[in-house]
Amino acid sequence: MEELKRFMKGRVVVKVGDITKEDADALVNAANSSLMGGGGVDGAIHRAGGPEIIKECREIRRAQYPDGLPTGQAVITTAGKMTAKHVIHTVGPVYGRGGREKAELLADCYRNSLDLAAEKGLKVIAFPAISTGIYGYPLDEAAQVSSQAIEKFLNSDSSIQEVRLVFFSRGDAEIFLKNQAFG
Ligand code: AR6
Repeated sequence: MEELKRFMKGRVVVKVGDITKEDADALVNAANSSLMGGGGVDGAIHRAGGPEIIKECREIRRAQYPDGLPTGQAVITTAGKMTAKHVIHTVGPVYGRGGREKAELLADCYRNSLDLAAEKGLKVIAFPAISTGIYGYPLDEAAQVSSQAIEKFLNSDSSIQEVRLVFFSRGDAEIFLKNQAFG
């Protein structure tokens, strides 16, 4: 896993690679509201983690979210067979839908995932670039929104030690680095 750059005194690290291989307290999954799996990083996480993840997702749907997990919210399960300990599932906005609120919803994904991690006492969290695949959010716009949301959260929290931003390709990571808004 290639490390490209750090921000915020080393608390944020930009990497290139497959997020399912990250040894973190939690990996964030770019899920859909059904929580029943899908393509992209969601498919990769369920394949690598095995059936324990979907089992816990089914229970979350039954007990907490019978109509599905709303966009911007986050829930936590085991990471099954992966090295990471937990998966935090969040649902990003579909870029084509809605107006200005899609940036707020994308920021909610980062903030609520980090809130949940902190609440559970987790220290090292790895994120994919939520919404920038199948959901069509442009990487440059997502870079601004995600970096601002992460910075705001970390400035008000001292429990999270490291936030890893894992890009699937070097090109995606470079677009992030050009457009991020870390202070
Ligand atoms: N490691 C790191 N990043 C990855 C990996 C991986 N193994 N695989 C893909 N990416 P996407 P979305 C990147 O489409 O846009 C699913 O069907 C990918 O290059 O996974 O939020 C869900 O079930 C892109 O930059 O998520 C939903 O229905 C980023 O991860 C829908 O897709 C996100 O791409 C969610 O769409």
